[in-house]
Amino acid sequence: MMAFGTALFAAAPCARAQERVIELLADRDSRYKMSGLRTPEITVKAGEAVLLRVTARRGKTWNRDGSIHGFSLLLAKDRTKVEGWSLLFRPGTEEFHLVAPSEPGDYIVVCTVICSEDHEGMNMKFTVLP
Ligand SMILES: [Cu+2]
Repeated sequence: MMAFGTALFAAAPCARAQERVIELLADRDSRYKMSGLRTPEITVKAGEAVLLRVTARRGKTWNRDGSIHGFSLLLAKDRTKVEGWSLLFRPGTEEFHLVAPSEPGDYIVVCTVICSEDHEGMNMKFTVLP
């Protein structure tokens, strides 16, 4: 009778909705980076809640408003912007609460701040699964 109830508590469901946590580095060399991935790539499920935790490091150039990198999610097939997914980053770490697109498919992320002469190469794949 000693450990009565322990397993019950351990198995209790979490009342809060779970967010998928994604850690992203927007680096000074005008590249997105994700730890453990040689090529950064974000994969989410359609409509799921996402917590995007971004650390940004200043490149060679930045915007007057202090933004040092951007993040704009586009549909890969026609580069349409996805509503709610145009972000600007300031130096340091910031968190963004987002909702994944409802349409499964291939997307791309592009930087929207001219952060160096290499800015055009600052992009990454983004996949939405059904
Ligand atoms: Cu950039």
